[in-house]
Amino acid sequence: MASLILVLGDQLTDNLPAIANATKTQDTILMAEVREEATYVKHHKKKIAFLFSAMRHFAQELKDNNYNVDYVTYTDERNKGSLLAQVEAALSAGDFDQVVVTSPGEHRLLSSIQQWENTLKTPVKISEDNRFLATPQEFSDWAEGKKQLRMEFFYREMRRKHNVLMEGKDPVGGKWNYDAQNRESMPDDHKVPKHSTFEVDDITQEVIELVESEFADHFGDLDNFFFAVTRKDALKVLNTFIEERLPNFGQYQDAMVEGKPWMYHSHIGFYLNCGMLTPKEAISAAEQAYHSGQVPLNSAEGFIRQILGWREYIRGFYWHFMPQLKTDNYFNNDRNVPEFFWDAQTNMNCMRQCIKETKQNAYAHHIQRLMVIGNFSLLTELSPEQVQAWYLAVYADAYEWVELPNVAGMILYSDGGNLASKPYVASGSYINKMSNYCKNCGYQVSKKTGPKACPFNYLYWHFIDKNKKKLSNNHRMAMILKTYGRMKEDNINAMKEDAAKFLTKITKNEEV
Ligand code: FAD
Ligand code: DLZ
Ligand code: SF4
Repeated sequence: MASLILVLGDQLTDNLPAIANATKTQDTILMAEVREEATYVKHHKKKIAFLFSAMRHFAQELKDNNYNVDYVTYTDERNKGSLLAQVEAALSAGDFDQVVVTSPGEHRLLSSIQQWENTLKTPVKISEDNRFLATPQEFSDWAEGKKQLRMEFFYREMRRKHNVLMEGKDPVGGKWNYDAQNRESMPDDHKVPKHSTFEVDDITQEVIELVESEFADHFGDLDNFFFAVTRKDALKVLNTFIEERLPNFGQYQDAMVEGKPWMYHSHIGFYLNCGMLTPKEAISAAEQAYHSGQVPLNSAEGFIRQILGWREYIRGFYWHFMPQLKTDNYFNNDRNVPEFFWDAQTNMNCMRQCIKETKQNAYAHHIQRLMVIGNFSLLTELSPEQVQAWYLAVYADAYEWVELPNVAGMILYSDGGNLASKPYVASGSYINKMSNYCKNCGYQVSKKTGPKACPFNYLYWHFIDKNKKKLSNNHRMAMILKTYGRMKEDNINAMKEDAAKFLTKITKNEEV
């Protein structure tokens, strides 16, 4: 029985059952660069260049391993523009008994593929994606009947189940979580080791030229492309991280420094999410580094928690709450994303730096995404739909299954608290504590009101004031509401006035 095996751009893993079970002499692997996937949001140019180059390199490796591969490039005259049309064309051109596709990472695509059998009049087998450590069903079983879902408890289950950093039934070191040691800011003169970079080869160069001509109107810079595009190089990124950065990962995980976009983070999200690396190998590498005395426990545990905890939790959460999660809007926010999200033209230095780096690198680290851009998005009441589309487009590691819960659940609280135990909002003092952005800002972080006051300060209290009713049944907001209750009415009114002026400027796309 001959199968046409469709491999998507984020399925570049050779031991996926759909690939590993292929009969090399009779099956064909189909991969295609299609307009529909590249433009349903206008992905960052670097993201498209990265993914197309990684896809081309992966296809070449499969060919070198004697698989039949039908690779349709973006400008191939056979290109039909969508995955379905491409599969249809391949079925007409060949003699296949069935289509096999690994379950995709997005609800949109899964719903579509579930209909393909009717359209194609050929059996379509949706094969399991075995790259995660928990299945969506496992998450739903765990969530069943729980009043509150909290990542920390799911993470402990995963630690036990996969026997990661465990001593019998207990966590290594006696504690599950070492976050209390992970909140340091970085001294200005601290030297961070240089991140891994790779030369552009002929395949990547060709793809860069393609993106320059075909996606000229997309956001983002293409120059200075240095991502890994092969598994071999992605493994180098992981290994270099473990050796050079993981020892300080925990300590500086939340720190932000102007001009240092990469910090002590691993930068493996790009590779994990398209399948060039597996979560299991990243977790094992960190665990081994701890056991061999190379890294302290707070760093190893902190990093493992991101992958075994957050990444798995987020994925389970996505499938559990879709499609509702995409349209939830707890605070009924609907302001348009301002222009400066695309060109970084703002006097708010923290926003300028984070958006500028996003434009340059298709990357910003977690706290930049969460506590600067995310915090701003919630405080200025931006439309969840538009913020989701922005985050999905601009980061090279963004796929809806991981982007959406982070945006809807973590930063915007648009799901009403299923993911986050309270809205992640903060005034300027948090950003000032964790970064050096405020030193070079047109606003003054110490000022609460007036034209020079840091907008995060009055926007924060405006948010609390406006949503106090909705927040009052959340015990984690009790302290803040108490502080708010003690504030003088004059001060609250002055902040509300400044917030209203600022929000009008955002609505009118005026300079802020
Ligand atoms: P590191 O800081 O080195 O962390 C290691 C790994 O842990 C990451 O590569 C990632 O796989 C995992 N991880 C850490 N935090 C999370 C999290 N909250 N959710 C899921 N995995 C996590 N991550 C994405 O992979 N794709 C996205 O589209 C994405 N969008 C985000 C949007 C917002 C608003 C926020 C707040 C976070 C988002 N994240 C996303 C999570 C996190 O910011 C990125 O995974 C991380 O910045 C990637 O950089 P890194 O590989 O250097 O990660
Ligand atoms: C993100 C992306 C892009 C930009 N382009 C393609 C493509 O041309 N062909 C393809 O197969 N996949 C692409 N992808 C990844 C898909 O969008 C991804 O598989 C789905 O969003 C499911 O996660
Ligand atoms: Fe950002 Fe406010 Fe600091 Fe400026 S003063 S960098 S706006 S937190």
